[in-house]
Amino acid sequence: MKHVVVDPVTRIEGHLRVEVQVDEATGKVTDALSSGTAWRGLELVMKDRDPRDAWAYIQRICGVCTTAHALGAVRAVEDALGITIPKNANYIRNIMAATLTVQDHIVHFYHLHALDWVSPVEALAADDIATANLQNTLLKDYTLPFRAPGTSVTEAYEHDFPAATPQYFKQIKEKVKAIVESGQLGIFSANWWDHPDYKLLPPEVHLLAVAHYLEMLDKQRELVTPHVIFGGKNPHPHYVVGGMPCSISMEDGNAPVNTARLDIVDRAINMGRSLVNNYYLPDLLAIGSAYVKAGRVDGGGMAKTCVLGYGAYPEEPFSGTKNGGFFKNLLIRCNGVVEDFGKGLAGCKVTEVNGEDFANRKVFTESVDHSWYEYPAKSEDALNPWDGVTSPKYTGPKEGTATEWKALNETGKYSWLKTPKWNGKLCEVGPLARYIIIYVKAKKGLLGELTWAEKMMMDQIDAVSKVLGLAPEVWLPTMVGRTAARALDCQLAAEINKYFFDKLIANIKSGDTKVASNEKWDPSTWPKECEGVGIYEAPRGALSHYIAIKDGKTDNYQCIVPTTWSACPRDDKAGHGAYEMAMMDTQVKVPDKPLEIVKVVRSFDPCMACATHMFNAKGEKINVITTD
Ligand code: NFE
Repeated sequence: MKHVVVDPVTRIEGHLRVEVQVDEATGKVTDALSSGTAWRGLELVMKDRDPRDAWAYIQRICGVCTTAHALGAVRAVEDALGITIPKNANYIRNIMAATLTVQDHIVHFYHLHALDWVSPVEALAADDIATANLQNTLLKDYTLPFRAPGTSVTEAYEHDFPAATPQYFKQIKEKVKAIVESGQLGIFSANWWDHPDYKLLPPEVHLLAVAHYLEMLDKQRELVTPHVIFGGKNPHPHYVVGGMPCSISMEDGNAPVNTARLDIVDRAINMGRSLVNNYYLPDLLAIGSAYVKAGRVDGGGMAKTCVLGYGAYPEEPFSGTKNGGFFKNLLIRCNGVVEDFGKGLAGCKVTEVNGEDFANRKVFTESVDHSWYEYPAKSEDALNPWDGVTSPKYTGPKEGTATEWKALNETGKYSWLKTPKWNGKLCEVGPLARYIIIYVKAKKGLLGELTWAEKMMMDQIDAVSKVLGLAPEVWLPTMVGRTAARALDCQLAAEINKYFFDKLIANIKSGDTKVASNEKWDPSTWPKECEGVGIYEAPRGALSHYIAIKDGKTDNYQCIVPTTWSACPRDDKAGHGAYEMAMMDTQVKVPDKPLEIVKVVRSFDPCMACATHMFNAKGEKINVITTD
């Protein structure tokens, strides 16, 4: 048995350490541990703040899923105070969310995950003509032609990106060759390029994906311009409780939102659609089918036992969970939990998640059995976030003690993440969870008539099943399935972006330019005490922000973020977390180069939500936490 530690796991946001026990004879991972090694602590910064300012502070949790936590915060406050936002604000928030999803998934696939699958070193052996032919064949064979209702196919595919010619690929290859031969691989350094996994793909697929890796470095900036138009900037665009802060006037050339600026938004949205259709989907399917052909249907883990979603894209302007508001008219009804998907459609069970589940303090809880926190002496072993306590108590290895850092104590506390639970169970969240939930709900006839977006999800699953030659029940709950579901989610979000943009334009044209409501803005109109929850299907999955307001101030603030669900440490009653389960569903060929482990962990798109927020401008050490 070999004990393998990866610390830090790189190419992710934040600080993550994983440890596995590998059976050297079989390559099987027999035990796994996932540890968040930095404290977020932003909950404590929220104490006593004006709830109307919460979005501005709490959004600083993360610059990757920027906008996610601001949306969670405004929805939580609006839920607590019973505020309904104007239609335009709801459309704009949905555009902000879809824009984030498109950009975030593209950046993850190309810049954070691709090099687990493809190698610049292998790319050097590619033939330029064969690579150009491959891109054109992939486009023909692997195009999944979906689009938002009422829009044209051309619009979703046309672009002014470089043509896939042999000259283009020759140029790219020369660029990559110069980097490799310099011996200073820069962005391509410190990878296990001689790992046998890279031999699963032909050199042309390596060159194709590496070329697109470089292209996307440039494109990602333009994709987020809708955030700049509607929210003033990116990262961390502005929001306001009651709506959005961007006034609309089509005629006024200086208005934050006018005809010219909406044109820029439209261009960015269409660019997202064509990037995902022309590059992301074909590249992903070329890689995924090679892996499936090689029999790599591992890494599913908890996707086979328990996945959770909250539901996405409210069509109507309800922020709140009370009286079912948020759940009344969702474009994607992935609010639910699917258990035992690994047993197939007949063997799995689906449970709805709705407003009552948030009101019932026993359904969603967090425990700290293995986390560096303490709960008050008499409290239950798991607390609902409204009663949540953030009281750090570090008992891990001391700084600089190499022996202690060799292995974290898995029977004791080993992570800065808490362990969130749904009805006492741990769940995986994210694009894969959303696709499994919609697939199961639709197949079991629980959705009635599908919305256009749900229908698109079912068609996407069908199309990928044909390309991979496997049933959805087989390919979805795997590492390839997790990475493929994110690509499908990206294509879906790109179309949803267009859908809400068209709705926004139609509504403005009808004469409605209202973007914010000042209903209940004045704290003297608020109840003495109230509570709210803001929910959002963030790129990485189900996100909830809980706020308790007392005397006009924030009395308690707790967030359960997607990465906490998936990366959490184990729970004494409920077992291992989703990262741990996925690692234990993985084979390792070379224990000293555990590429399969970092690849399966990165298939979740980890964001350790998000690192430490304590630093001083001179970079000096502020505090050292040690055990006494
Ligand atoms: Ni910092 Fe996030 C997303 C949120 S955390 S990236 O998506 O919310 O998993």
